[in-house]
Amino acid sequence: MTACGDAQAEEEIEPTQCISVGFSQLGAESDWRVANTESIKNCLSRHNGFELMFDDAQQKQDKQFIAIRNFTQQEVDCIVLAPVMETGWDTVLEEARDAGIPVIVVDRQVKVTDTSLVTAWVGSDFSKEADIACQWLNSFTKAKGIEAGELNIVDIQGTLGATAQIGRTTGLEKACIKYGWNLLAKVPADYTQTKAKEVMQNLLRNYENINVVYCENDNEAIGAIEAIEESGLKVGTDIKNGEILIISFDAANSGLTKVLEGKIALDVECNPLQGAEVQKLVKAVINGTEYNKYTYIEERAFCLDDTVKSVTVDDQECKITVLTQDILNSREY
Ligand code: GYE
Repeated sequence: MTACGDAQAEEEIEPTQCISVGFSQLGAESDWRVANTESIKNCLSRHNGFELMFDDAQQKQDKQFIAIRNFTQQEVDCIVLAPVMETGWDTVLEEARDAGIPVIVVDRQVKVTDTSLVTAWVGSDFSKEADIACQWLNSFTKAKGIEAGELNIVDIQGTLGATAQIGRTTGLEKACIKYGWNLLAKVPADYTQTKAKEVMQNLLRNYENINVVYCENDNEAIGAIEAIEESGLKVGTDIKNGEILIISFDAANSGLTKVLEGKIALDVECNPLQGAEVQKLVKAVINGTEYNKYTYIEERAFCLDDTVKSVTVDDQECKITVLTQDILNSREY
């Protein structure tokens, strides 16, 4: 998923010979997002035969509408959209379709009445990520002799209405019912460290018995850890001795560093390096060759100890990787 596939040209290719692409990125809220932007920009470079127009919408859907209308007006060959939330896209995507411009959606999904408005999509299976996290928590706590009813969980959610948030929150809610865990609160924090720290400070004021914090990305986990440590409490996996167990998603360098320090108990990977796949899709769509409408990216989960060696999700065994410094050093984001 990392390299851009084709050998890059020595010289930049003339703009008139390039495929023109408008990329509406939803924001720069997290390490994941920054890596995602960089990966797509690298693979859609001049050297690779692309003329890229880029817009960062600062987590505002309205700004994404403006960007898409702008790309449509400029008659780009293809639009790439990383949408902030699922709903609300029908009109603006109809306009692109009427102008004959294909739209490739990346990362989160869009919910449109006419599914032909989306030419193709590439991203992660967020429900599966949640299932991995929850099954791990169930097996881990059982192995440590902790009763389901003793778990008091808070969910620091992502941006409400984003596919990643919906998948991760819903997965946790279902698991709480299935296993009998207590879900004390769910609060959104927009996937940012600052907001998550604030949210965690409030949660600590309102609940005395929190022993699991389910953070819907690494930047939120880092904010939550700061709040917990500043309040004098400890993060870790020894729930019986008052430590607060942190679960996170993304497995960015920043998150995995906290896993190695023993501060994030489990980090489920969400791979942002989608550039090569996007490049392949844009070429196939423009050249009229075959492509898959939906592409899911393979992902792993990382932990510091090997109490739980694997979990089974959708009848598939998913190995839990014991993180080492070498593995962390070998990763690109
Ligand atoms: O987990 C988070 C980012 O949609 C998968 O958005 C993405 C999420 C990712 O801000 O860090």
